[in-house]
Formats: sequence, structure tokens, C-alpha cells
Amino acid sequence: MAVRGVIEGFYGKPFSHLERIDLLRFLGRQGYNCYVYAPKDDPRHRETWREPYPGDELVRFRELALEAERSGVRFVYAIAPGLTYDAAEPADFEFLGAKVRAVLACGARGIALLFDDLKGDSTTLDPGVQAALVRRTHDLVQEIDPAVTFWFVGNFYCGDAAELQGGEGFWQALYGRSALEYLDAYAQHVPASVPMMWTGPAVFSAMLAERDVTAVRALARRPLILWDNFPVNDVLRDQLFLGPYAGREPGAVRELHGVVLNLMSQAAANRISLATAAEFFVDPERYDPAGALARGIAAVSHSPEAERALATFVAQHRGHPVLAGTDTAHELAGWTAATFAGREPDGAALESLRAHLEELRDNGERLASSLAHTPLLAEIAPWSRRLGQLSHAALAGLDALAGRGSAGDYVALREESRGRDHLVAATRLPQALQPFVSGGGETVDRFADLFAAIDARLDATTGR
Ligand code: LOG
Repeated sequence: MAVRGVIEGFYGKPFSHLERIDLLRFLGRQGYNCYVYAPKDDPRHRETWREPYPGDELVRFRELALEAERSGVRFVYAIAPGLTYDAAEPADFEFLGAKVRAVLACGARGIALLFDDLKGDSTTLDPGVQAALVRRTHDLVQEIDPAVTFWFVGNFYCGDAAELQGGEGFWQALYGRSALEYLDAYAQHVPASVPMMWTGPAVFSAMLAERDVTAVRALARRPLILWDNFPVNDVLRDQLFLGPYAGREPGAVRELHGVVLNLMSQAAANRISLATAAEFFVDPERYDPAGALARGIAAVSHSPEAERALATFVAQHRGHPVLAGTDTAHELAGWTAATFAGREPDGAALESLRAHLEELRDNGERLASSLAHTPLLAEIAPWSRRLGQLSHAALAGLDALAGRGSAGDYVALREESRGRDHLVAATRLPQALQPFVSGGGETVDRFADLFAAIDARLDATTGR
């Protein structure tokens, strides 16, 4: 695959300059060769795309481009003019061109033109207008430097071939046009060598099969770069995705021009899954998710203590509600099931469950001491605190069951440990995201299961 990269393409607070520098170094060490700058909430990237960057921003782009070059990573700048671009206004292409020239002068080695998430009144929703703008921008980039890469993404950026060909469905209704109108317009205006980005069968694609890629490529008549919405959590902000890359067929990777992984807002925490995906890209046939995950954890740990504590924490965040909903907190699920399988709690399993919960309860302290002063610790702290609360409550529940503590104390702790904003040992897919998902959707909540098992045995005094 020519492009093995990441895209800072999420909604929400963009990464800081230092986070980007660190990320570029990490990418280089892991064998990635591309970083796409596309933070939705940099106004000059999208909302106010006409505005030039001030001098200090350009200096930072220069530093990023330099660091990228040192790290063997291509720095691609993406611009998203579609919200307000006016094709009837000649000055608008001048604004776009000036932006492109400015970032290329800073050392960017690629330009991407984005039309994702447009609103109904945009003039670039017209397939001919959009395709012509892609063409014109491509030509400008070529003219400035033929070695600079150029890609684009349309407003129809997902779907399998049947859906794209079908002319109906969610996206067709949204835009009042069929996907084929756009693909035909690109084919007519834009050279066939220019890659198109695409997020797979859905915005969040549980699976990507080789035939998905070959069929959509045949419709698009150009190389495809997968804009992979993993591990991004901008619309799943309560969840951290620290599990291994999953669900993409080796054959799909062979047929793609590239993959760019859209990142979580937690800059450092991304590295764990990024390390696994790096292994997948090198040798998809022999990819071993569990081994890759262990190596990913080691890659971000500076001591055996950190590695152990982090492995425990990561196990509570392995799943993803679309890609691998049930992969989270297997050990907790296993001991819960074994303990409460019969009418009476199983004594031996109960001891193991208790020991496991004690490990989870103490995990926060272990992380705090072994990862002290790291950005990673700061990013995961809210989830780590919740893990402590949940396991503390569960232990109080087991005590109450054994007659060693009060049910009331347990219930109070249990209620306190509940929260909507930081999910632990759980995956959740909000109803509103259903139209944006293909496959997956199986979710878990391991502590809820454990509490339910405890409650069932504590009589109905718990008020559930
Ligand atoms: C946006 C992206 C966002 C992602 C996940 C694309 C091409 N665009 O549905 O910026 O981070 O979903 O929420 C998106 O994926 N659109």
C-alpha cells in the first residue's frame, strides 16, 4: 500500500503543536509514511477557509513539515472549502490557490480537497461544479510541484457498490442526488490517476472486504484511499478505543492505494491502536491482533510496571461498538459468569472475581505511579478514575453478598460510580449513529452485568 497514514480529521479540539510533533516522530518509528492535517475545528481549514494563516501558524507548519521529512512521513494539508465556496465568484479560486501555495511553501508534500459533511446550500453540491474544482486544484498543485500528491474526498464518501449504484438511501435523500452523478462527473473531469478517499461501506465500517474495494474502485474508476474512521471517537466521546485494528481483509489492503486512520482526540492514547495497525499494514496475512496489542502497549510504556498496569487498563477499552463490540473486559465477564452461573455463587470463581476487581481497583494508582507526568496518563485519567469507582462498588457488592458489608453502602457506591461521560468495560452505540454504521452494533456493559448479578442475589432492596 502506497499510503499508510493517519488523518487528524475529527471534530473537536485539534491537537496541539507539540502533540503533532510527537505524533510525527511516533509515526515514523512505526513505519507510517503519511500524516493528513484536517482538523474540522481549525476554522482556516474549513469554516473560514478563505482566511490566510498568520505568520506564527505558518512557522508551525514549517516545523511540522520539517519534522515529517525527518521522520519519513509525508505532510499532507487538507482544505475543505465546500461549505461556502462560490463557483460563480472568481476570487474564490484565488483564495483557495493562495492557501495551497502558502502551505506548500511551508514544506507540505501533499494537498487534499475535502467535501465531506456539506450542508444543503453549498454550490459544490453540484457534481459538475465539485468535479471541476477538484480538477482545477489538481492542475494548480501539478503546476506548483508535480511531486506533491493530490487527493480528494466527495460528499458521498461512504457506501458499498450496490448502495452507490442504487440511487437511493440515506445519503441520496440527504443530498438529493445520486452517488453515480458525482462519480461520473469526477471521471469526466479529474484524471484517473487521482485517488479518491472513501470511508468504506459506512462512515463506521465494521468490515472491509476485498470485493468492497474492487467494486467501488470500478465505479469510481480511480485508486481508493480508505479514510478509516477508527479509532476516532469524536461522536463517541465517552469511549476510548485502545484495542487492536480489526475487520479489514488482507485482500482489501492489497487493492487500496492507501489507508489513513482518523484519530481520537486523545493524541497519545492513539498510539496503542496505531502500533497494531502498523503491524497489520506490514503483513496483513500474518497479523496477530493480541500480540500486536501487547507490543503496542510496550511501545508506549517506559517500564515493566507501566506495561502491566496499562495492559490491565487497555483490556477494559479493547472493544469498539462497530468494529469489535464484545472484545472489552473479557476477564471480568468470564469471572462474573463463572461466579454467578449457579443458584449459589461459586466459591473459587468468586475468589478470582474478587482478586480481579482488586487489581482493577488498584489500577489507577499503578498507572499514576508508573506513568507519572506523561500526556498518556492525563488523557486516560477520567476513565481510570471511573474504573476505580466501579470496581470499588463491585467489591462492596460482593462484601454485602457475603454478609460483610451493608447493601445500602454498596448501592450508594454503585450509584456514584455510574456515569454517562466516561464508559469503562463497556461499549455503546447511540441510536442516532445507526444510519452511519455497517455491521457491528453488538455492545457490552460488564459492570452493569456484574451489578445486576449482585443485585439479583441481594433481594430487590436495591431499587433497580
Ligand atoms: C467526518 C469526520 C468525522 C467522522 C467521525 C468523514 C469523511 N468525515 O461522517 O470528520 O471525524 O465522520 O465522526 C465524518 O468521515 N463524517
